[in-house]
Amino acid sequence: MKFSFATKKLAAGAICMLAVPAFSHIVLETKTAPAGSAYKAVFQVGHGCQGSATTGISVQIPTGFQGAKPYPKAGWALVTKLGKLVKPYDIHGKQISEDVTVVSWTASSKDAALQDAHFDEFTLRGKLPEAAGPLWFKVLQSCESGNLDWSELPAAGASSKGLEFPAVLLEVTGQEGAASMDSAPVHAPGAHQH
Ligand SMILES: [Cu+2]
Repeated sequence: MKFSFATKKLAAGAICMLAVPAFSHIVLETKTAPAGSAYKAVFQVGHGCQGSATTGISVQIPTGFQGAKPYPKAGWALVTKLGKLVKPYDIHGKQISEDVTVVSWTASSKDAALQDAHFDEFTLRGKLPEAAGPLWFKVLQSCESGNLDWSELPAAGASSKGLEFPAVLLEVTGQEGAASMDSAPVHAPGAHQH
């Protein structure tokens, strides 16, 4: 069965190469990172809502992602929302019981909106949890007309392939950090429905 294994790997690689930004959903530039590390999350927005320009990106910070700090963007108003933590954590001996739970960028003017034909990135950083596993960021993309709610999660252990509006996946790896592209959401051009 060596042959079929190699074929599968090759096919997966080809799909990954096809998943260029112009055809992508909202995805992270870096899709895997080691547990417990400082991580720079670059959310890449490849298209608007059915052709309508993007006017807002709102990211829900997943549990375990500590101290989210967004990068300001010229022309976009930045708002962070704090929430009480279910599990407080310590930083430099100080207990943190409240943390950033939502980060939103909103275009300050019509000119600042991200046209469907253009591409842009929204960035924040923070510290990853100590446990390996998938970390899902739910993202609400607002547009001049309508919005897209990137919040679908696959069943435990299943891939997000086939979901129409998958949440944004970061694969947090163990210390050995073997990255797998098989689990990354891919989005073939032919499958594009929105
Ligand atoms: Cu898409």
